[in-house]
Amino acid sequence: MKIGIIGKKQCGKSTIYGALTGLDISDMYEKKIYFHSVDVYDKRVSKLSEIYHAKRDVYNKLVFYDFPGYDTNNSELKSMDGYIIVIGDHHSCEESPIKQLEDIFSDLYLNDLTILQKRHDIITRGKKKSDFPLEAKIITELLTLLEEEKNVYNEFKDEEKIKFVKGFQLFSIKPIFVIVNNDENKNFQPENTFGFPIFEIMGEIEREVTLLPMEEQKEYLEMMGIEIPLIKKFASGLYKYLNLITFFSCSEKEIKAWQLKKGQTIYEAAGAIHTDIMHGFVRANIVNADDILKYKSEKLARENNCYHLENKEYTTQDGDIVDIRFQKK
Ligand SMILES: Nc1nc2c(ncn2[C@@H]2O[C@H](COP(=O)(O)OP(=O)(O)OP(=O)(O)O)[C@@H](O)[C@H]2O)c(=O)[nH]1
Ligand SMILES: [Mg+2]
Repeated sequence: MKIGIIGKKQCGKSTIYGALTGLDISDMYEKKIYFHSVDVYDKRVSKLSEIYHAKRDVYNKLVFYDFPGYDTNNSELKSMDGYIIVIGDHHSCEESPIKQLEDIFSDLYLNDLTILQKRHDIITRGKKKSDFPLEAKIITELLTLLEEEKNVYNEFKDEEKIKFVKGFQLFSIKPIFVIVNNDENKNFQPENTFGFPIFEIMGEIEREVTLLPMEEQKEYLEMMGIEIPLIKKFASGLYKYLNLITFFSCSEKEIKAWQLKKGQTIYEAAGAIHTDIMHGFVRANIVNADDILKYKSEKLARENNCYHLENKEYTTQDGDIVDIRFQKK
C-alpha cells in the first residue's frame, strides 16, 4: 500500500517520513530515497516462525512517499492508495495549523470537484446526454458529498460505485490521515468534524528516536512520555480505519502475513495470494494463529480439534493460518 506524505512547505513532511521509516533524512536527497517500504510489525509472525521452523518472515508492507508539497497535478501523487497530511505546529511553519488544514483539504476537494463536474457536464448535456444514466447518478452523489465537505472515503464505500470513478484518480475517495506535527510545548487540537484519523505527535523527537540503537529507543520514548512509536500507532490506526485483518500462510519456507478487508471470504483470501489458487479453489484447511501459539505445536492443535475445513463462503478471520487446496487449471 502506497501512502503519500503531503503538506505545506517546511511543515515537517520529511521529518515525519523519517519518523515513519527510520531513515536518516539528512542526506536523503543525495541518495534519492524519497520512498521507502516499511514492514507492518505483527508479533505473531516471529512466534509462528519458531514453531514452524521457517526460514523467512514476510510482513505486510506500507510504502511511504515524501512529496515536496502537494501538487494535485502530479501523476505519482495521484497514484497513491492513501495520504498523510502533515500539519506543522512549530516555529518553521508560518501559517496557523487550521489554515494549513483548510487550504490542503480545499485544494484536494477542488481538484476532485473540477474533474467530476467536467465529466458530469459531458454525460448530461449535448450528444451523449442520457447515455450514462447510472454514472451521472453516481457522480451527482459524489459531487454532493464534496460540496458538503464530507469525508468521502467514509461515505462512499460501495465497490460497484467506486468502479465508475476509479479512472479519475480522485483524492477524496482514498483514506486520508492527518498528522499534527507539534512542537514540545504546543498543543493544537483540530476539531475532527470530518472523522479523519488524526495523530498528534512530536515529529522531531520521534524522528530522532528512530536513529538510536534499538535497546535505547524504548527508554528514550518513555522519558519523553511517548507510549507507542509513530509507525506502530499509524499502522494500527490504518488497519482499524480501513477495516483490515491479517491472515497467514505458514510453511518451513516462510511465514507470510497477508492483508484482507474484514468480512472477506476465504475465496478472496485465495485471490490475494494468487489468482490461480482462487480459480482452482477446492477447499481450505484453517487454524487460527492463537491456537497454534497456545499449543505451541501443529500436532497438539490438531489433537485439540483446532483445524477446520472450509469452502469458498467461509469468512476469513483475523489470525487465520490458511492452507488452500486447489486444482491447477
Ligand atoms: N521544533 C520543531 N521543529 C520541527 C519539527 N518538525 C520539523 N521541524 C523543523 O522544521 C524544518 C522543516 O522540516 P522538514 O521535515 O524538512 O519539513 P518539510 O515539510 O519536509 O519541508 P520542505 O520539504 O522543504 O517543504 C526543519 O528545520 C525541521 O528541523 C518539530 O516537530 N518541532
Ligand atoms: Mg521535505
